[in-house]
Amino acid sequence: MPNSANRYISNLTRDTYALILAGGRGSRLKELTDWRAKPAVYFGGKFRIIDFPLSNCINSGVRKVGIATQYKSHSLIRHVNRAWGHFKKELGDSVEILPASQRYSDDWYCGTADAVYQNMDIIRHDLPKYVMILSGDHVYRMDYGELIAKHVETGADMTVCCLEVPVEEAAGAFGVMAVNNEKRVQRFEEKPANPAPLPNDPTKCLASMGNYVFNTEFLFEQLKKDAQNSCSGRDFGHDIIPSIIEEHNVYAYPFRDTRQGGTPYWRDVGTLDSFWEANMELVSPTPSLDLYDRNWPIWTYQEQLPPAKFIFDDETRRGMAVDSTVSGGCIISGSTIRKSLLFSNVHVHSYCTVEEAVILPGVVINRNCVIKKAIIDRSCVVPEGLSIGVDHKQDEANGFRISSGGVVLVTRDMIAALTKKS
Ligand code: ADQ
Ligand code: ADP
Repeated sequence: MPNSANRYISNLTRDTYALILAGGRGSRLKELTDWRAKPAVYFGGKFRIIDFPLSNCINSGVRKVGIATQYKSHSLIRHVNRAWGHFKKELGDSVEILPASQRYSDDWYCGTADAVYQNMDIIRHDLPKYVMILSGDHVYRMDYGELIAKHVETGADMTVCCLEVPVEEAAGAFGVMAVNNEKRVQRFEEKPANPAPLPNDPTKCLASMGNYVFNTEFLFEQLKKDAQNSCSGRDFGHDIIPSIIEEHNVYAYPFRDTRQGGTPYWRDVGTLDSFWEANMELVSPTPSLDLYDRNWPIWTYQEQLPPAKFIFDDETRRGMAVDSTVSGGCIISGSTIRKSLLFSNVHVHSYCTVEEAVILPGVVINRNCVIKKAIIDRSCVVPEGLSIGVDHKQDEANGFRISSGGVVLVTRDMIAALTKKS
């Protein structure tokens, strides 16, 4: 039963082990994921992407969580240890990092199913009735209690979370399924070029969110069977789901956000444009993701920081941030910030204009800079007088990355190369 905060903290969630797949590179984020896996990418002023599925677990009452890592896991591991390490001690529960290993073969993980297969012994140790496999790549708030309850109620062997998305968005990007009236999955195609539309809406199709619930024994049987199949790519979307839908009970679970009037918020933030847009949406007057909902807190690592400080210069009438989000430890001195999101410890010196920018932690912007429609990576020191996003030809000449939507990405490596050149 839902408690007063509309959460399902029940025997079902306590009987569930959540495995978050956090090994993906997210190569469409370009240099933003040169040094960190996509789940470790910063989001929303003080969070990392992985904080969302992790907070969803904790808020839903799922307290046994494993995080499967692979690509560039150092930043991710450091963050998870700092932010989530204490859960173990305080609540007797665990958020564990499962390093990529060659447990049953000489290979690193091949695909997502292999990442779970290689961690079967760790999952088994907790004797869960259900295993929930979650993508570590997405920003959303979801009560997994409702999902697990539905999985049990329908008598499913496996449940796949899904969303209705525009056909052109799904093409080549998502697993797409067809279901019957009872929501039983009848067809599943991984990233088809031409996704089959919904029978009642030719503009949309039913896409997999990459989140699954399995009965534990059923999952282990399927993984073992798949491991024997030399033709398999060891992937849930490509191999496991299509191979079980005929003989077994695989159901779709349409994701609805009951706390936000049913309209689901779910962002892939897989490209520089979608990353920038999703962050910009948060500084808009009424964002569809409510980070201020105290019934569904998003937990993260909090450094002890002084409050943000603004120094207004009477002469230039600058020294403010409007329509913006500014985190702790920031100092805005004699500059104007508009429609921007500043993470912790950003220092903007005098006579700068910053507009529609996502500024990651520890960035220093020296005097007389102009920054527009840009993402500035962690700890960049922007040299005095530099313009970013004003003239794309100049940005290109400076070695910055320009996305197809016209967002400019600047990283420390790019600044270092530019400084060396000049
Ligand atoms: P993709 O996200 O494209 O599609 P994939 O790249 O396999 O699938 O990543 C799935 C998740 O696993 C991500 O969170 C990623 O970080 C992680 N990951 C990938 N390889 C891993 C590995 N070897 N070890 C640990 N973690 C790993 C999937 C589904 C689609 C669905 C989309 C929704 O396959 O059917 O539509 O998610 O985004
Ligand atoms: P600018 O290039 O904008 O002049 P400064 O580094 O000189 O940048 O900082 C300007 C103002 O910012 C200072 O006068 C002070 O009010 C504030 N400031 C800078 N550093 C700190 C700090 N560590 N603690 C509190 N305020 C600070």
